[in-house]
Amino acid sequence: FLKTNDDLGLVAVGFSGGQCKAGVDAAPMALIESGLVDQLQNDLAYKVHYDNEVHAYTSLLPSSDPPHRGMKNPRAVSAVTQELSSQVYAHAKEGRFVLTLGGDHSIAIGTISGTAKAIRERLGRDMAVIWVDAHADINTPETSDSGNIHGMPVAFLTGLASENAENAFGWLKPEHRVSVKKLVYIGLRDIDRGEKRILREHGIKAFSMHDIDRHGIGKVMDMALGHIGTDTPIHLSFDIDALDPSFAPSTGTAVRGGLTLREGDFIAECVHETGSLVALDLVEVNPSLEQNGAAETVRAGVSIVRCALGDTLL
Ligand code: NNH
Ligand code: MN
Ligand code: MN
Ligand code: MN
Repeated sequence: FLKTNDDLGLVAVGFSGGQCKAGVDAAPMALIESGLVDQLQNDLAYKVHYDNEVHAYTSLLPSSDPPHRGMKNPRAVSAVTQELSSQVYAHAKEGRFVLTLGGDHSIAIGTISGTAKAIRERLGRDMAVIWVDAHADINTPETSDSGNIHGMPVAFLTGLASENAENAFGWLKPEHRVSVKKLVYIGLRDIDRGEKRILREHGIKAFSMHDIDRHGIGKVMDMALGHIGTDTPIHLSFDIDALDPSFAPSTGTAVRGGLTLREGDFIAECVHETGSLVALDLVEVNPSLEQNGAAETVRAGVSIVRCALGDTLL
């Protein structure tokens, strides 16, 4: 694989409004303080474009934000992801790889919509999404039990959920969306009843922990990338809770029986090797949970990012 462009746009998103636990907004600083940017520049030779700011988008947050269709903080999440979408778009439009550090997983509404639009304009191509997570995050407002929007981003990004009101994701237009046919899940093990129905009805490609146990991660990656096909731009959205809590305990909704550290890194390495990766999200690291596990979780996050960006073992 020949790197054609070593420019990398970095967006640090200190936002936690897609779920109810404080602290996930501190992740970008923790990841950066542990040396991530330095490593990208000096070990992996990227030219990093970073505004040196962890965005909290405080001026966009409404003073009153009552639930809408059961969604919690709908106006805040809509406004923040709309702004993030244009930030990511601006980097991707320049041909930069876009690395976004979250924040909770609701921010993927902003990141994926931004890259999907830029890739369409720049390459005339539809983008694929690889979603690595214990959860499917494909609830509609109606199927969600929690009302937390971090459990809904895939529904909004694929158009399975939509809304006309501009301030409740009505800003998402066809050019921002991705097809359910170009979506692949890896690592699933905690899926809500309504989500299972959605996955089945739309024939969405999903590799659960069961599939990884049966085939091994090597074969699963062959099948996942085979489904996407060669020469298709890929956006990788990596929820740290895909990893087993023994490796990444500091996250809001840890689920046992997850990926090992090496399986997580291997996924990122395989996606890098395609040469088609255009953007990466690393989300749901919450340094305020699990005092002793926070450093380990941050280190696991840094490792995933390094692997996705081309770090090799030898
Ligand atoms: N499925 C649940 C919900 O919709 C949990 C989602 N939590 C996550 N997703 N951490 O990655 O609320
Ligand atoms: Mn998630
Ligand atoms: Mn998750
Ligand atoms: Mn490489």
